Amino acid sequence: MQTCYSHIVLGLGATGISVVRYLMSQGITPLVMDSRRTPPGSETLATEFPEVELITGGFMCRSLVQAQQIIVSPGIPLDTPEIRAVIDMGIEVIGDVELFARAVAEKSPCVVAITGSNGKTTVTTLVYDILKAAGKKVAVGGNIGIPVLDLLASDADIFVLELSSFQLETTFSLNCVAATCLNISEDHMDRYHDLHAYREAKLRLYPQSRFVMFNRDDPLTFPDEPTNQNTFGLGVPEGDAWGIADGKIFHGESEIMNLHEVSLIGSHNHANLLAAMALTDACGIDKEFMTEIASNFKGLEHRCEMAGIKQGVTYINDSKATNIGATVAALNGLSDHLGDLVLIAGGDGKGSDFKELTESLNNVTQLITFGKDGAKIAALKADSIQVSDLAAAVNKAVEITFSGDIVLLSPACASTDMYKNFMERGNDFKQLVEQIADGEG
Ligand code: UMA
Ligand code: ADP
Repeated sequence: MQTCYSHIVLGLGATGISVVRYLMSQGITPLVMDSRRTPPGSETLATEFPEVELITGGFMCRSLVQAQQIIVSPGIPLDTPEIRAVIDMGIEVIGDVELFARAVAEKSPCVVAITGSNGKTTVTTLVYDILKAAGKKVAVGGNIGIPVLDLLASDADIFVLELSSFQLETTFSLNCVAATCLNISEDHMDRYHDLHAYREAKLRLYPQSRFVMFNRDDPLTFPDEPTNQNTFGLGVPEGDAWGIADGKIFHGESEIMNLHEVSLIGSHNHANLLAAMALTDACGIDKEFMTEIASNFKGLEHRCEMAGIKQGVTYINDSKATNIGATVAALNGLSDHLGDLVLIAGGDGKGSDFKELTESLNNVTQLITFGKDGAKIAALKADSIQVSDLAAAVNKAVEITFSGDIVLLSPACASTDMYKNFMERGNDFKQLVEQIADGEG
């Protein structure tokens, strides 16, 4: 006879494994299903929890309809017919972040949450670093790569969470002390009907926070309902807002620091820094810790990272630019550059309309494209060069550049058509740059 499970875990990636671990620690043995034949977590599950049943290759409706609670991984769309059906039946469908929210509710620690299309990981890391510098017991997780339920083992009194729109779709009762949506531009259009639906998923965070920090320069981040709120933006701040005036960061009328002392490059990163300062200020952190981190934080790997200078040509690795907004930010940041700018772009566009990239391509001297959607991007600019892969793109860039030029890998696409992830793509780029012969430019 088939066992009837009260809890079913859908998806056996990093999230699924963390959910199983959590449920087992609570004395609940779940059933696990994954639509993939060999999900990445199968070996771990078999080793750690041999007693847990795993069904692969699809979601079995017969079991789903008998469950009390279904915990779904972020990579699985709620529109999947089997999930839609159980939601319509009134069965509770939640995500790992919701389980986390319920688990910490009694302990009432501080939760700070960060969402947005771009800059999440940068801001999450800045917030974490500032809180750490201030001597707080802090844990970081979420979309950044550490499933939130794995943080429960820590003795942190502040949790900093990077949250994706996927995770927010199944999160209902996070009680944040402060939260932000940094910006909104097209991404994951293979999962959402339109930008409106994507924005709605992101802004689900606001009602779950006691204090909302939004971006004055991006109307799509404005809350639809009145909240306890403040803003950050690159212009002169009004009232108690965060902003920039005369090349200095201000909180209201109080001067925080000169932008010359900030290590991060590019106006998009200044916006990130303002957001991180505003969020940590909401946690009661002194300004000295913000300025300390702002002076030392040089940015993260694969985000407009210097990959090397070869024959006088600067190579920049922005492999994390997996959507158009990130590539636009990188190109805008380099608009003052005097030499030629070669852009290498392409990969899986996730259903995006690349037209949004057209204006920024005016800054680009030569466009080289590769990958699944390379042809679509190449069509946006005259005389673009299409190549088969990243190695060919770098070879071409070497051929056509001279000392003083910049070669930027900022794909505006996910990497998954040719690589495991954006890290593998960025590392490949760095290795290709490493192999370019050195010499005088
Ligand atoms: N999948 C299936 N069938 C399933 C389950 C998953 O085909 O039954 C596919 C998904 O469509 C996806 C892949 O498997 O392509 C991984 O999905 P998952 O839900 O198993 O992912 P996890 O390993 O649990 O990792 C997730 C986040 N992944 C996604 O949202 C796709 C990780 O964010 C996150 O770090 C991790 O939880 C811990 O919280 C990654 C990501 O790509 C970095 N996020 C997207 C982004 O940043 O753009 C949103
Ligand atoms: P996320 O976690 O949201 O993907 P990251 O901090 O990892 O954000 O940065 C991803 C990409 O977006 C990188 O290419 C980076 O240069 C770019 N980026 C970072 N901050 C911003 C911003 N505020 N606006 C636009 N692009 C940004």
